[in-house]
Amino acid sequence: MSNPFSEFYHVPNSTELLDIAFKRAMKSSAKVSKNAPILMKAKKKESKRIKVAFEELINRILNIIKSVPIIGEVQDFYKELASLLVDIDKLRLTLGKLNGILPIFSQLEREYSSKLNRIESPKEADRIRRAAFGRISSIIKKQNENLEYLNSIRGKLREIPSIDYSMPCVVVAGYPNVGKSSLVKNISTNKKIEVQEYPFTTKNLILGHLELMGKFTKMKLQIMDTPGILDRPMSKRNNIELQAILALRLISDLIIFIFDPTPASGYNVDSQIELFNEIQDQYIKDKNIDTIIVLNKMDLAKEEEIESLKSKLNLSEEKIFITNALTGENLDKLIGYLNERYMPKE
Ligand SMILES: Nc1nc2c(ncn2[C@@H]2O[C@H](COP(=O)(O)OP(=O)(O)OP(=O)(O)O)[C@@H](O)[C@H]2O)c(=O)[nH]1
Ligand SMILES: [Mg+2]
Repeated sequence: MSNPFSEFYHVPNSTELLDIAFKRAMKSSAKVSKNAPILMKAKKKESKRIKVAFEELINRILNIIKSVPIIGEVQDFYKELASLLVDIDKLRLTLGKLNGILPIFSQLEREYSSKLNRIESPKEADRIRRAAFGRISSIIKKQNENLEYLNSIRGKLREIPSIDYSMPCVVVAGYPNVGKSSLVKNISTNKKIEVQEYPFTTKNLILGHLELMGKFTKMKLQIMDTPGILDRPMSKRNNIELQAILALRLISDLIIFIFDPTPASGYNVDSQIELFNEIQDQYIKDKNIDTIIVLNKMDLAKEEEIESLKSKLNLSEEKIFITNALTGENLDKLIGYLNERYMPKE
């Protein structure tokens, strides 16, 4: 399923909305016979302008509301991720407030049409139209904060990656600064991923693809880069870390857990092991999700650092890869493992 927020387009602010509506209204022309009395012509002309202005605004506001999916109806992954990225209650409230002006507009449109019907001189038609536009302006201007709020959260929601639920997704996780992004960037098609020497560079879930080749078939495996997670109580974790946990819980078919056995990341190995154990014990148990281990930064790691970490982990050798995510050393072995796991046996 693609990101349900991908249709959440630019939301105009109040000035833009009013500009569009009034321009269209003033350009509209009413059908009226040339020989009709002046009063009738004036009534028809202004009545059309008022109608077009209201219609334009009602349609545009409806489109804005419709472009935001109903949170309760989207997949759990998108629902939970959206609530980490934005304040869902505020979003609901904002949409409700916008929706609230629609019946007011319908009511005003009727009110001004009947006022126009009762006029006795052509000049009054212009005055009534101006009055209607004045009411419209003041109502729309009061919505400016809501419109701008919607526009401000739009970017965050649209950036959520589109997951293909029919295909497996490998989630790459671990402590900050251990080389998760370097690895995903190296093995996937996504070369735009940012790598920096400081922790918490990655602040969102980022999707890449890895093409696996069988003898007769090929397949695009999804591979998800995640923000670093610290070993600390859940209540202390920030929304950046929680996105990574969400990906592990809800979309991982396989986890690649990356360790930095060296002091380079700035975090010690024991904390990384604690996190690894927490993930195993709390988020994926009962789910039958496999984990493979990458001991990264092999170029910096001392023999004893690798051996000590291995013995602490006490896992089978075939699930442990010792890599350099920058040069790509041994990543072919990791890809080989993924190939064997996901491509049908020939
Ligand atoms: N020497 C060496 N440096 C590495 C290796 N892999 C990554 N790095 C460096 O480690 C630092 C962090 O790399 P990232 O790929 O951004 O790490 P990350 O785990 O995605 O970090 P966050 O997104 O902040 O959690 C960068 O300076 C990388 O150049 C490696 O195998 N060897
Ligand atoms: Mg990163």
